[in-house]
Amino acid sequence: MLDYVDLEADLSEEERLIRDTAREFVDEEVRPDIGDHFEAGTFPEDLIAEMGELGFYAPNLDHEATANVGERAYGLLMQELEAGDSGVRSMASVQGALVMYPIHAFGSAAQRERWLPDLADGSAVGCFGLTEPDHGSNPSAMETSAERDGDGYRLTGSKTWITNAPIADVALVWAKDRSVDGNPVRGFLIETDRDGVETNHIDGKLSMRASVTGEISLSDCFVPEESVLPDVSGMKGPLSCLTQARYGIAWGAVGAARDCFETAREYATDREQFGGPIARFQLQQGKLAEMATEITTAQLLAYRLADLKERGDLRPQQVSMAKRNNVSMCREVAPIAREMLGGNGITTDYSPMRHLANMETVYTYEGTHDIHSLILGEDLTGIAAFE
Ligand code: TGC
Ligand code: FAD
Repeated sequence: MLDYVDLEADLSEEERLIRDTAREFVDEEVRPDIGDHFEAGTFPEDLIAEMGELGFYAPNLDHEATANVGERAYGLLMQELEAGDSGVRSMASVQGALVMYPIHAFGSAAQRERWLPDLADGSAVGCFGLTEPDHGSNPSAMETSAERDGDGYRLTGSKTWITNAPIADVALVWAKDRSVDGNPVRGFLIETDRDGVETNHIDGKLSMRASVTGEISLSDCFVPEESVLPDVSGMKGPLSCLTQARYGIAWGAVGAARDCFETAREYATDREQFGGPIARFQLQQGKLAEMATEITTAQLLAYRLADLKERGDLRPQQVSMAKRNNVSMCREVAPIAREMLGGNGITTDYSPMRHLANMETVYTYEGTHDIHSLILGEDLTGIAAFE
């Protein structure tokens, strides 16, 4: 397995154990039929509880329902899951970083008790509703409204492109509180079987096919006061969650790229043309050298982020740099690996074309590549160029 600068040597026992557990899970439970799921456009839902039993949801949170591991171990987990498929890492990202993290960071004791154990073991599924049909890159312009009504709120609005919405038990929906001056954004934990909630499946995706994506429609849906996350108000709430998930993606993209590289290296060594393995041709070796170098440098960035995050020094802009760079790296590596596989490379028998297709989503969600360029641009110049 590609580890060109021997990062393995510095891993702790715990980090190796988590990495190996996730790698074995992917080899045994994901690889055998992920291509079929991708073709069928389904998520392997039997894996949801299994991932919970293995402690794959938010193991980096300090809570009795989670494993309390370090940030590097968490990153290695994301790396291995995405080596299987971005849809599997997305399942863990949404459940852990986008639903469990905000409940842990901003929720009440009762909300933590109600949801964290069930989300941690996979007996409940969560989703995160920020994006709206008319507000993707600019969620602060969201229209979803929460109006005060007695001892609760009534919510109206639409969220779209929501991972897991059609299979979720609880949706963390971000909406503007119309009862307070300035209409601050608040987080609402909404059981999906409440009156006024509908979720629809989005069909026709050509990317991230082994992942469930949907819409959430809220029509005058009543939620009690206890459903509001008490400890956060404003865009800082959803954006803090994005920082957690983007961190996982920065690691995950390295895993998907490594899987492309390993598949291409093995194929090139086995496949014979003109009387010998294609790996003997300089053109093919050049491609492998380029891929290995790009993967290794992206991996180093992910390792550095883990150290900064562990000691509490990680800034969101640094996460933006890593998400932007590492996903872009994988988006360049995947087609090179695909082309090295010749005709076989366009089938679901091999992973590169699936990773290549998935990267179009990963490049777009959690802040598009362009948006991360602007976040970095603002950080580097002090001038915001969003509008
Ligand atoms: P802005 O005025 O810059 O900031 C508002 C407040 O938030 C703070 N903040 C952050 N905190 C933590 N992490 C971050 N990344 C943060 N970015 C900003 C900021 O300090 C400020 O705090 P305070 O205390 O001063 O109030 O916010 P803005 O509304 O102008 O946002 C700007 C922009 C464009 C960068 C932001 O809207 C953005 O990132 N847009 C991209 C949208 C996006 O990423 N959507 C993702 C949807 S979820 C998803 O895709 C899930 S896919 C999951 C999967 O399947 O894996
Ligand atoms: P737009 O914002 O309309 O952008 C279109 C194009 O314009 C992009 O190229 C963009 O980079 C560019 N652009 C926009 N603004 C600027 C600017 N200021 N300067 C330069 N260029 C700009 N969202 C959730 O809330 N929860 C989820 O679970 C979730 N899961 C998803 C799963 C999938 C499979 C997909 C595809 C998306 C998911 N999303 C989710 C939504 C995702 O976060 C959005 O698609 C993303 O934020 C981009 O928004 P948009 O699609 O509306 O594109």
